[in-house]
Amino acid sequence: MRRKFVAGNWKMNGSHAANAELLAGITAARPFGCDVAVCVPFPYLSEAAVALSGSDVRWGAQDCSVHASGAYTGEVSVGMLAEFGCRYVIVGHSERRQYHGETDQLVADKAKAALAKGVTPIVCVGETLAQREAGETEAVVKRQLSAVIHALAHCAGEMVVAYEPVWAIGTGKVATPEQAQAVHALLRAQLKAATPKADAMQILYGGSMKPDNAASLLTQPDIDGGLIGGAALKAADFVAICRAAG
Ligand code: 3PY
Repeated sequence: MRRKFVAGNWKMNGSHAANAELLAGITAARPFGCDVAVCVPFPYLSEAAVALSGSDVRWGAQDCSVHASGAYTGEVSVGMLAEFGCRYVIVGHSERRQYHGETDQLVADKAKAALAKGVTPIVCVGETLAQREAGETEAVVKRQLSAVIHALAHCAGEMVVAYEPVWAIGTGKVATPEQAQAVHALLRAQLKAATPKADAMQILYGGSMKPDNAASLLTQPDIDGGLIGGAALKAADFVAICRAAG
């Protein structure tokens, strides 16, 4: 039996005042019957660490460098994230692939760099609307996941996977539970061929998961939680999703 996992992706949102209110709202609602984490912008990591230390709510970042240190202006290494107590780092979010040209190989290298420092990568895969309409969903997500499986080799079972159909991100459109489950089942089958841990791995759904659609998605057999965008910015919404998962 897999434990559900709800991770908030704050994206480039927040302020000291808003963070304090949001984190207080989340911690006040504990305990949850599922794993819970917030992935915050880099400058707010220490704030999250202070607010969440001693609670069972974990925190993480939204990206990392493949490099350990050096002349890489603007980048943040996994070692630095580890120093801030990050348990997770999101890699390969479609916004990184789209706006920063991140390739499957770069995403795989980031996942490998994360695990090497003991930070769990939440690896995002997902197809665009054009790819779905062209019947390429399976080929696209398999290609994206395969690069990471190959890079992680015997550690592949340590990652968290997030299926995020690009057409459902920031659009308010959401995959039906059946559409999402079909892709999650494909991903699970691909993981099974790669690692004996596949049945224990958490595969999250991301893409406009909200309190009103969370339960129907989360009851699908291969949907083990959510990577939450907009609804992670309001404590009441995020907590409602955690409750649906728990
Ligand atoms: C969304 O739901 O918008 C996301 O991108 C979650 O990461």
